[in-house]
Amino acid sequence: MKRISWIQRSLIVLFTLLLSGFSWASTPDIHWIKISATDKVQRTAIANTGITIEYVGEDHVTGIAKSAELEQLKSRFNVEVNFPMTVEMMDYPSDDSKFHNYDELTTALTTLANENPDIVRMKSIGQSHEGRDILVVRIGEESSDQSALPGVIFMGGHHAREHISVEMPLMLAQYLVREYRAGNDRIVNFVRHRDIHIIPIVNPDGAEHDISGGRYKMWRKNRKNNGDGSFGVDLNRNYGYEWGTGGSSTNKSSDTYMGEEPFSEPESRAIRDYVSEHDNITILLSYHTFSELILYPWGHSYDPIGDNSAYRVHDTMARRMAQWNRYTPQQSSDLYIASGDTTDWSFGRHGIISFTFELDPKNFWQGGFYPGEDKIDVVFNKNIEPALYLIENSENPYGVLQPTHMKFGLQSPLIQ
Ligand code: 0X9
Ligand code: ZN
Repeated sequence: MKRISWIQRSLIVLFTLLLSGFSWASTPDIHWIKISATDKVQRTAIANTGITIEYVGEDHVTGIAKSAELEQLKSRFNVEVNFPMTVEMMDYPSDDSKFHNYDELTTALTTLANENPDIVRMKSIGQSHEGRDILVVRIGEESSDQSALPGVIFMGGHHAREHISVEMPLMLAQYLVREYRAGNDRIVNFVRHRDIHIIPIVNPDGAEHDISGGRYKMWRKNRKNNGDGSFGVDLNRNYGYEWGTGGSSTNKSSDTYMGEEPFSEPESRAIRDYVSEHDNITILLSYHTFSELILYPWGHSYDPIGDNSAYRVHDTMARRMAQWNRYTPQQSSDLYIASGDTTDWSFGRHGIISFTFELDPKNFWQGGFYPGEDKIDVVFNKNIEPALYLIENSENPYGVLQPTHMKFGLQSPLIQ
């Protein structure tokens, strides 16, 4: 990647703003918009139009809308069309990029598995619409019966443009192997006594589309040909728990198109089948970007999870992890209602303690979906301890409710 500094990046954003009144022609048909909204009900009404909300502020949200959606939005809400998106400042991928395109990711995972056959196994759990393998690496000592051990699963890359969400799980896998080899007691223990599944990219077609052609496309969905000239289903609206009950769209052109039916997509089906086959999995984390949030079910309903203990486990773990990454912990629907996401399904169907992380940055001004490769290490360093915490507690997630456990947790020297 040709590297640009923060100053250059800011200047380009500023330049774009200054030009926004004059030069829309060369930009993709998407706009950053700001809409007044002071509570989750108003935000849900906005989400129900089928646009994506990317940032939630106290009295407004910012999001992305296509030109065709603007008129309808303006007739219903107080909309400020801030500026058309231009992302020409980015030129990932290229050979020196720290970000991994699909081939580079495949090579990195294959290398990890080939060089560490005693603790890493890689396989395809299914294929995308365009025939790309969706790869999992499973980490654990070969001698142990992994399926009998406490299982935890990490995944990233549901949304095409959220590239750091792919780097984080890849780096997690590499970190675990590296530290195991270095004899780090804690990690050796995990590799010995846990069954760790890592799926860095759920939506490879979308990600490849986003980075093709020399500039980012701000693509979100997969690449299903919808047959009407539009492409893509929002994989995080396609899971089959309370599917289609709010915050997703039946409009095929919408960025939050839910698909023809629950699990209509090979990518979400691959996750469904893989998770369902591994009933030792007790904790799931799905990485997304951006906003710096730790989210937990429900997303389809304002109600908290009915099982109060399960609610308290999510709440306790989310607040604990927030002490490390400084993200905001909250129930997903506190943002806005959205149905058909991964974590509502994994908890609702399987009782798996489930989180969505919206990784760095905090907002568009810090780079939004494309914060630059310098952010990769920052994100990893902030989020490695939460990941290890989940691996550790996959043995007994409900143990975090024990007073002794909480006391120990709060006194942990690991809090920065
Ligand atoms: O809307 C999403 O799918 C996630 N945000 S993103 O910007 N990465 O697209 C958040 C999902 C959280 N779930 C609900 N709000 N229900
Ligand atoms: Zn996302």
